Amino acid sequence: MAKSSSRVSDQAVIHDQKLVRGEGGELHQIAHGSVPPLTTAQGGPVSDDQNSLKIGSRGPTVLEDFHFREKIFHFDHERIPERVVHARGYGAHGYFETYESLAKYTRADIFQRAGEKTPAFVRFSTVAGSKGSVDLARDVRGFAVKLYTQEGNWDIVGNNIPVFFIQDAIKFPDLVHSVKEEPDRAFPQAQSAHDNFWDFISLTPESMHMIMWVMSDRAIPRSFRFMEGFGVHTFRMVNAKDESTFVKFHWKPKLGLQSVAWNEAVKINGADPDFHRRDLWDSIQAGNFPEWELQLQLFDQDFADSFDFDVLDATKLIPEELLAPIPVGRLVLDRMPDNFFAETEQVAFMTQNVPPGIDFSNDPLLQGRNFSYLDTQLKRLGGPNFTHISINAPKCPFHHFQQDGHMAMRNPVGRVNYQPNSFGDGPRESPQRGFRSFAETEEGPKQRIRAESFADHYSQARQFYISQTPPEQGHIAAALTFELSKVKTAAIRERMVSHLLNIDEGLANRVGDGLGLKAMPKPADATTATRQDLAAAPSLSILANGPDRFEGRKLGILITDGTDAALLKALTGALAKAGASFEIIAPKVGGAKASDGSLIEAQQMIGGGPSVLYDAVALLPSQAAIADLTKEATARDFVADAFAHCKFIGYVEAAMPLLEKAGIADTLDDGCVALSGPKDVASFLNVLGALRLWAREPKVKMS
Ligand code: HDE
Repeated sequence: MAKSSSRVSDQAVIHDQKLVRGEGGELHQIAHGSVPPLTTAQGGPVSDDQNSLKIGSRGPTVLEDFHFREKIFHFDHERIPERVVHARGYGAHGYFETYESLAKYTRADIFQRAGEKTPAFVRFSTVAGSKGSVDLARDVRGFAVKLYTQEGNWDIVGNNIPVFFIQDAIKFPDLVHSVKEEPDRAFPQAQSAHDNFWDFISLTPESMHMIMWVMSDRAIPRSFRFMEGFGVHTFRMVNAKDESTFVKFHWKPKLGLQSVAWNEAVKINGADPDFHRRDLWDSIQAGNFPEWELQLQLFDQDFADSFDFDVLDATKLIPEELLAPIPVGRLVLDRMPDNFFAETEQVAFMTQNVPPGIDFSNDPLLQGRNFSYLDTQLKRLGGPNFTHISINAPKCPFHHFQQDGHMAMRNPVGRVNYQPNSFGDGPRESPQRGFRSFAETEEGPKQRIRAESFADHYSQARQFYISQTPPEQGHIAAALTFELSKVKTAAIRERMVSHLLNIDEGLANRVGDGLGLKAMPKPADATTATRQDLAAAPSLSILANGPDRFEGRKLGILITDGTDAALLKALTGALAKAGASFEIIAPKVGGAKASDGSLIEAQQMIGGGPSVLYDAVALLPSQAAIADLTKEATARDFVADAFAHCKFIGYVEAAMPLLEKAGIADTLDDGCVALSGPKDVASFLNVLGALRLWAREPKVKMS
């Protein structure tokens, strides 16, 4: 006999309180009115979305079930190819506000009127890892900005590092193949620390300047909010008189630059692989809108001719000390997308998207990119009509005769879809308003050649290195040592050290020593000698330009039952005043009862909120709870890691046993601030502005 049938499981009814079962087992919606009926993609109302159509109660599913087939078919096709590079990214909406008219330099509409606001969408990304990889990989960060100007979309598809690995786009596939997972074993994921990458790099001396940046703290930013963005290439601005000025684009974060320590990055990846995403989401949801200033380095042909390097070479930068950037506007991100896929995944950035008044230079990397970005969108988004997706559509009026193709949403209306026509219909060109290329005169033999002016690969690498503060230099040496320690082929390790000898002997010796090289190799052959006369440029350092404030940063506050309520209140109040945030960490996520009997809500239990997730920590346990707390390995790690990562630690007297168990009670330094009561809060907040006590580092690290 057939078992009794029901059209929905009890479980489903409990899960979806909006559905109730009628007497005959049929489904009814309650509180309808606010809930629209579920339909198929064709708009047909669905009666039952829990059970497929069957013969009998336990029989086979029938092919006729069009709702089932449509649902599964659509699910099967949910994925599109991830980006071949920059697959993991996170975006937000906002606006760009122009400070003053730049009509003198450009006729770009976006720069004509002071105070004009232009809608913007920005996507930040890592380069090497796949879509599901971790946020704190050592990697370049993409900083791609789409500006929906009144004369078309302008994409500044930049990075958080102002130079690049290679000088000619034809080498890009090799670079990317080498850094991605090795093709036979399919690992390592999102890591440059492997033979293939360093093999390619050590055979590509033009990458040395970029390598200095990628081994610096720039490649492990604290969050997207604390990093710079760069257009990298030299572009042109062209004014109404068709006069050209060269330009380099720089985005400067209002909250200053900040990075994490490498050991911290590794642990963040385990504790919160979405650390950067969450940071952007949380701050925008909290109304703390991240902001960057657009600054331009503007220069003419005479400057370009007098510059030590070729302005068309993307492995070089123009130090700000030599050419001060001028602020021209600000970018504010104030809204998260409604849907990640629709906006962040489908957004299509293209270097070739420039409005009239912005033009390209002959940088061979940029020229190659101008082909690649359009090409890749066709593959990724499945057809030529990706501008019909709203995130990619211009927000200004647009008219053209492009038609048909997969998923065409907008086609020309009426009879005429060509120009010229004798019906007087449709849009026409506007020679005055339209994009005109700068009429640069070019001549010369057709040849595959690299200009001699691109030949110096070491001088700016050295300049970057000597511009760093001692802790930052130490981080570069440690990063190189770490990365090369993962390279199995000894000859590659040595070859890299031979390049470092051309950059800085001290650095080469540190890395050689760290790798345990028996003997130092000879310096790598170089076409040109490294210039020793390039002065240190402090603008290249993160630490030399610290923000000196805790604004936008996060304090982790460890509490227990009995925590001093007055101190906690004073601390959280002061943080709010400083524009900083905090998270409460307690033994249980349910919270803890403070000394005045109030329940303090916790955001994390100790194991879920390790100190690597915070910029600094405060330890406010009570005397009564400290014995239990010291038994918790995660509580001991919380303190030991904060110390090892050179963070500031505020602590109450009752926390001393925990500091002892964490092994730091005897080495407390200026970064460890005793909090005896609310009166100490102001001075604690003051020291937090320094963000880290790097002077502690030699005590907690071997090299
Ligand atoms: Fe890209 N790059 N790139 N790149 N790039 C892509 O385009 C390419 C380069 C950058 O958030 C791809 O839509 C070539 C430099 C960012 O969607 C692809 C070369 C800089 C993003 C591509 C470069 C960048 C990309 C992959 C060598 C900094 C992410 C998916 C000449 C100035 C954009 C896509 C986003 C993405 C090609 C080098 C930045 C394949 C051929 C230099 C921020 O078209």
